[in-house]
Amino acid sequence: MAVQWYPGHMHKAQKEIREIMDDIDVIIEVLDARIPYSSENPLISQLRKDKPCVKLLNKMDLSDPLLTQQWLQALEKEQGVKALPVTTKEPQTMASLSETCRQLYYDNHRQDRPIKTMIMGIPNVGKSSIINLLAGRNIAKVGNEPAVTKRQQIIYIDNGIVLLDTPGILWPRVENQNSGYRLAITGAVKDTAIEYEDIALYAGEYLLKNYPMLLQQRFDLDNLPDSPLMLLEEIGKRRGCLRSGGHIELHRASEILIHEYRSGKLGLITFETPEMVQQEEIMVLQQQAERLEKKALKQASRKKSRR
Ligand SMILES: Nc1nc2c(ncn2[C@@H]2O[C@H](COP(=O)(O)OP(=O)(O)OP(=O)(O)O)[C@@H](O)[C@H]2O)c(=O)[nH]1
Ligand SMILES: [Mg+2]
Repeated sequence: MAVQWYPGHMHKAQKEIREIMDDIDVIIEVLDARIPYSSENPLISQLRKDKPCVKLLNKMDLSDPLLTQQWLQALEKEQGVKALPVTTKEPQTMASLSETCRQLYYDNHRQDRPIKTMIMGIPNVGKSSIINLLAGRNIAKVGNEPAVTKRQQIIYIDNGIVLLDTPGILWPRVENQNSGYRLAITGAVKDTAIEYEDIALYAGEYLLKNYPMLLQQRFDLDNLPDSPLMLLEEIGKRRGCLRSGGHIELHRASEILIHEYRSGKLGLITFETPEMVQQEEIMVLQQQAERLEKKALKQASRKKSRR
């Protein structure tokens, strides 16, 4: 599933990110703990050079604790990166953020100036919720479209640490089709832009393979269905998604699966593992190489026919 994100604006955005980064000392990138790879903006790693970065794996109240641990280790392999699991549902999980910024920054800088930080991240990962928590008051709208930027202010979050009050909104990964599905499943892509059945089949396949017990518990399944389509049919039967003639309304069954996953009713579930995305990255590179090769062959044959 391809995600369209600010098409044509990539170059401009790249320049803007570079400028923002020049102005701050520590980047605080918010990721969704259920999809730490797909909710990452690859440009941050490419452009930050040696600028310290704290990656907050937010919504850990919904993610699989074992996989969250794996992700923390995987993300911290990058030089200058510290990763923290957090949830805005439990503000105390944010307690070590200031200290982490200080550790990362004062390793290489003078201690007598405040550290300027900025929250960055793709839509819906919880940037505004985190800003409000750190500010101790509601200054950013939650669960809404990004507010029109007023004059940028700074918030004093802790001794020696300031935070810009306007979050940097980024776009997610676009080159990996699997990421498109996982962004849709977790709600980072607007509902109007997604096909519920399509993403529910993708989610169903992953859940049947990785979290079969949670599916069985939630939907009272005696046996595990053999395919994602059969899973949706079983959900439909149990939740009364029936049309005349006994047909199952797959669209409604799909909505139930996705909405119950998003709200945490299915359980603690993470939709990607470090190992899995490593393999996907290889596939993406292969596909890119194949596309380039095809293009080169086409150009060569066009040249030949012109002669
Ligand atoms: N379960 C859970 N939900 C959260 C958490 N943090 C934020 N949310 C919810 O996620 C949704 C998006 O939160 P926001 O703070 O508006 O996210 P944002 O990154 O500012 O989104 P945009 O402004 O659209 O870019 C809201 O419904 C929040 O209530 C969390 O830690 N756990
Ligand atoms: Mg926001």
